[in-house]
Amino acid sequence: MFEEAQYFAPVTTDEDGSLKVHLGADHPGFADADYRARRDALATLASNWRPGAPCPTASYTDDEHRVWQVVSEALVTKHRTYACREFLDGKEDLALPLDHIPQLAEVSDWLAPLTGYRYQPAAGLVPLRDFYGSLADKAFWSTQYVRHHSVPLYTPEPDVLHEVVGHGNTLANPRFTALYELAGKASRRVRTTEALEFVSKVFWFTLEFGILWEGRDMKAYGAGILSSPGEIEAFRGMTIRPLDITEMGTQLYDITDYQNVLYAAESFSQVEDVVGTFWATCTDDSIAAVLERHPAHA
Ligand code: NLE
Ligand code: FE2
Repeated sequence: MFEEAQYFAPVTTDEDGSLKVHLGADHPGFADADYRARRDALATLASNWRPGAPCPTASYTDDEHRVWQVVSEALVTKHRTYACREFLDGKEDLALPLDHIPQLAEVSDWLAPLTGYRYQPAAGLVPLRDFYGSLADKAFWSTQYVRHHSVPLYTPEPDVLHEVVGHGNTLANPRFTALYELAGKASRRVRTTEALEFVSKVFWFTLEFGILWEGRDMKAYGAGILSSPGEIEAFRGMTIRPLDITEMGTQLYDITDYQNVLYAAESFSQVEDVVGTFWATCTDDSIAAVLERHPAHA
């Protein structure tokens, strides 16, 4: 139905209640039995979680901690060079560990005094309505598995590095969380699938893959760029267009590779003005009117 379905491997439940994650044959962990067992175990852990409880503890292996360390250390300088000011402020306040994977429950505790956002563990694809709707309650659905050690620089699948290093540092900054909250409220206001997909595409091109100008420097503010040591080096070479709600809401994109079309805001304030105002005011009718003139390419 929606692009996100492709990067989340399908999950099924066995008779004993344990979950199986079905990685595609082209997944870097496909032939790695240990990796697959970890994916199954972490999905099962998440599926046993109930709302209101803290996120379950995932006992990561040394190899998993090493992947986190490799990516986090690679991102220290890259963030300093390419991340926007508000992300760097959030990163300083959150002060994530570099040498081991923190638990989602811990990160939630650290976020509490900063913005009040908290994590909820996801076993696999969370339906769009739940994923975005929870943002309005300051809750962020998150995976707990780690990308395969053979592909530390980029994964199309959102893993714990993406959720915590990419999103977590933004969830630590109130200017960002005001935007997450508006996206969440917008998703609850709209009823039609078309309108929800429009809202979520605007999210994709902004909070996931947004870039902006800081004076003469182009910086990233999207979590998908900021969690990938590979893509963060590549975004300046992509096709850059000015921020445009209609275009972002109807643009086709490929989730399996670096994003080759990006929308640059003139400043963080412009994101707040243009994107924030869109989420604050959009309705089924306003989006239907836009789609009538510019059909979505989905
Ligand atoms: N490509 C990102 C990364 O490697 O961290 C994950 C993007 C998930 C939407
Ligand atoms: Fe994301």
